Amino acid sequence: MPHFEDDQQGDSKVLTKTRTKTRLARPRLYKVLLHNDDFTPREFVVMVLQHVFHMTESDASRLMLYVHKNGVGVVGLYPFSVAETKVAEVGSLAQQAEVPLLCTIEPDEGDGKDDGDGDGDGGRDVN
Ligand code: TYC
Repeated sequence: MPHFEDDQQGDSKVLTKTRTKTRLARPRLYKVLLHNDDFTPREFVVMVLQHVFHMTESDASRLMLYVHKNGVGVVGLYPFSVAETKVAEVGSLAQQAEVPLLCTIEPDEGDGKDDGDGDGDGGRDVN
């Protein structure tokens, strides 16, 4: 709510307006990482990516192969509570199937480049 002050000096009135800060902090995002191992069947990894992350079969297959070759890959970026839930879902499916499939969370640091908009967020803007 703006706040107005009147300096009460004769006829000249000075109005000062106090701006209430309404900009919200950008929610921090977390990367969900998928790790390779030598035992989990490829089809199981693809099924998990489709089921937990709502990926198409072709995107899931592509990511599974990327992780198989490179050791680790980013499945997606999510607010902490969503990332945590997905990692727990993967862990639970892996445990039921008795496979060592591993998903972890790490904070998303952006690319660290200043995009010049003065908000000091290291270029983390999405719009
Ligand atoms: N390396 C596994 C195999 O050859 C497949 C695999 C891919 C496992 C991705 C985990 O995150 C993973 N059966």
